[in-house]
This record gives sequence, C-alpha cells and structure tokens, in this order.
Amino acid sequence: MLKKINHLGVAVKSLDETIPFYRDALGMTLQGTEEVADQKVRVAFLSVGESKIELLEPTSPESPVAKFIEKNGPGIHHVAYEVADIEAAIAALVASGARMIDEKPRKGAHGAQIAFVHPKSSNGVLTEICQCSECGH
Ligand code: CMX
Repeated sequence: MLKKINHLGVAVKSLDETIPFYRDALGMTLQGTEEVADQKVRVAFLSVGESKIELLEPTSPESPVAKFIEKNGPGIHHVAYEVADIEAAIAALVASGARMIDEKPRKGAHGAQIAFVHPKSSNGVLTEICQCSECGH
C-alpha cells in the first residue's frame, strides 16, 4: 500500500525564522513556499536527496498547527506516507480499524490528495497518507 515516506512535517512558529537553519546550516534545497488555506498553514518544502521536510507555520490561532505548538512547542508534527491510490489506502485503513480524521481525501500542498489518521489510533504519531502523482514533490 505505501510507496515511501513522502515527508516529515515540522511545526514552526515562523517560516522566515526557521528556513535559514534547514537551507543554510543544513544545506537543504528550498523547493518553495505555499499557503494551504484549507489547513490554515503556510508551508515550505525543503529536500535532501529523495527526502523532504515540510515546515508548517500556522496562519490562524484555529490552525491545528497553532494548537500543537501551544501545547508542545515547535517540533515534529506528522509523518506522511505516499500511496498510489489514496481511496484504496483509506478503505484499507478503515477496514483494519484505524480512526481516520479524513475519511475522504482533501487537498494539501502542491495539489496533493491527503488524509490523516488520528494520532490516538496510531500510537501517538499523527500519520498522513498522500497521493501526489501530479504534484511534483
Ligand atoms: N501528533 C501527535 N499527537 C497529537 C498531535 C500531533 N500532531 N496533535 C494533537 N495530538 C494529540 C493531542 O496532544 C491530544 O492528546 P491528549 O488527549 O493525550 O492530550 C490528542 O491528540 C487530541 O487532541 P485534541 O486537543 O483533542 O484535538 P486537537 O483539536 O488538538 O486536534 C488533531 C488534533 C490531530 C485531530 C488535529 O490536529 C487534526 O485534525 N490534524 C490533521 C490536520 C493537520 O494537522 N493539518 C496541518 C498539516 C497540513 C499539511 O500537512 O498540509
């Protein structure tokens, strides 16, 4: 079902203050920034080899990322796995008893289709699946 880890999501207070560490100190390639209005975040993707980090800055106090930072401070927020067929992956997760936050895919960054599994049913790790055949990341 899974193809690979697509990215790790990292909650940050400010993209502008965080990007220099990843781009300049670690030498990762900044692929770009984008607002995902549906998720109330502004995101930056940085890559090294095949691997990517998604920095997530909340754009509203109602953002799930704002709530996460308020409770935990900045840090690792989710793990995103790439799948070829997100509808089939959601069906398989539901069939195996996983509690989905999204039972239907919604639109994420770069036009990807995304869905989250609730961290309470994945041992405390917010888990994203994404189908991004046309999103270029
Ligand atoms: N990782 C692990 N646990 C998390 C978590 C995270 N990222 N976010 C919340 N939790 C935990 C909380 O700590 C809480 O645990 P306790 O009950 O032990 O205190 C539990 O989940 C439920 O938290 P809650 O306060 O009831 O619910 P929230 O309002 O904080 O919502 C969640 C939590 C996961 C349902 C919500 O954040 C959500 O829907 N997330 C999916 C969407 C999202 O994160 N979008 C941003 C990224 C978008 C992108 O990548 O493009």
